[in-house]
Amino acid sequence: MTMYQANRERLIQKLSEDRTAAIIPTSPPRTRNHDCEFRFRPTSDFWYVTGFEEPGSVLVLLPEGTKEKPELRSVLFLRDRDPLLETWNGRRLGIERAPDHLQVDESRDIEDLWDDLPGLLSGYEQIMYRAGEEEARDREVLKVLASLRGKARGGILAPLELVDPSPSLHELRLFKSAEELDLMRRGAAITHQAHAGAMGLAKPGMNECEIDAFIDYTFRKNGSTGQAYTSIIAGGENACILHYVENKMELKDGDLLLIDAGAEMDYYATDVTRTFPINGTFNPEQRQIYELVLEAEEAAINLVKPGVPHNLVHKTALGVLVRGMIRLGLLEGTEESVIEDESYRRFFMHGTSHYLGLDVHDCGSYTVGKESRPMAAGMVFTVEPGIYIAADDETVEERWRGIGVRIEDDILVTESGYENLTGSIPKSIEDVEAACAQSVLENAL
Ligand SMILES: [Mn+2]
Repeated sequence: MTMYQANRERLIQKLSEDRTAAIIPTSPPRTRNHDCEFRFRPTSDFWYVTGFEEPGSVLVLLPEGTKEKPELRSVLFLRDRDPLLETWNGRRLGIERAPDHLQVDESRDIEDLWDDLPGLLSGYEQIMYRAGEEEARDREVLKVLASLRGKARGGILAPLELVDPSPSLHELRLFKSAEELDLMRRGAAITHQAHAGAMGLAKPGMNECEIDAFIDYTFRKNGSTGQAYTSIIAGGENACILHYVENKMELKDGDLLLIDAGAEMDYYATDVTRTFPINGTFNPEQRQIYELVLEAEEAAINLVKPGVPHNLVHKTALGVLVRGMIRLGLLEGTEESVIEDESYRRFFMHGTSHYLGLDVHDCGSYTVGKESRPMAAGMVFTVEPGIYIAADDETVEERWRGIGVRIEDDILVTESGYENLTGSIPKSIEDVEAACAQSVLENAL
């Protein structure tokens, strides 16, 4: 059984309890400009239950059988083969080969989707469908519901409501299986090569875009599906722009380089940040900020184990950062007063952790009622504190200005504690400076 089939089996358990059918579409191709499209990337929900990469497909899941012995009927709607279009736009699996290749019960032409759906969905009380992502598709789904209601007068049960995938499918996605973790570990190994290699490659006078290209090259050469998100290659004060993705400025002697980049392995994300000196050696101010961020990151990682509320990651990292910034003279007051008045937000303005999986900011609820959700084995999340001192911040001594540091790892919660999936990527001052001194040829190419 493939992991995608196993994922479908787990979903059926949840769906059959409520007599819920599911419509799970993948996204349409997106236009980049004029008549050029972005390289296609399947929607995560769809990929999770199919492992199918073609655009223009919709999976319909129909629980049948009884509660005690649930059975799932899976119907995949997809584009049929077309020699002319395949010559222009690429190969298609086609209707005939789909059941064998994807272990679905049935395959049908995507052209028939909206005509066939009312028949397939009649008799179900709820339809799992994520509304609000594609307006045209939402309208078609509502038309199907309306037509079923029309028939309900004839004694056929019509679905009462649309339900969101978050309590069912997204809760499954939150807990990673052994196969998924294997993919995430492989993504982490490739990401290690890219970050360590970049430390050796970067030199004053190079351009951020060269590092960007090297990272992407390393990801794809090693079998990754590419970047899990647009890489951030931020030299010097660019690191203080949290989502800096222009990646086209010169790397300067004496500056740090912050790289936030992760390989995607079979569409599973890695999300890693490292910050290192472009000339290979931290100056005293950079070193002090770096060591503080590292202390915060490690303190937050060390508390990870089942049962601990997830928001303790942020609280712990924040406490370390605030105490350190007061000690360095960047902030005034006590730990309590600085956290109370939020004056730390000038230097640390983002959260410390998010779930990670098929989406870089993965699905799954962070709360239970009003409380932070307890960690549980199988969850993967990032830990990523940072300090960013704007180049024009005149409230601090000049020597601190323009320093931006973030350190980010991917943490798996295990039965007994945690596993840092990306912890071997150089991180201590000594390891980072050693990686900077190493030739990129030894490291990655
Ligand atoms: Mn992140």
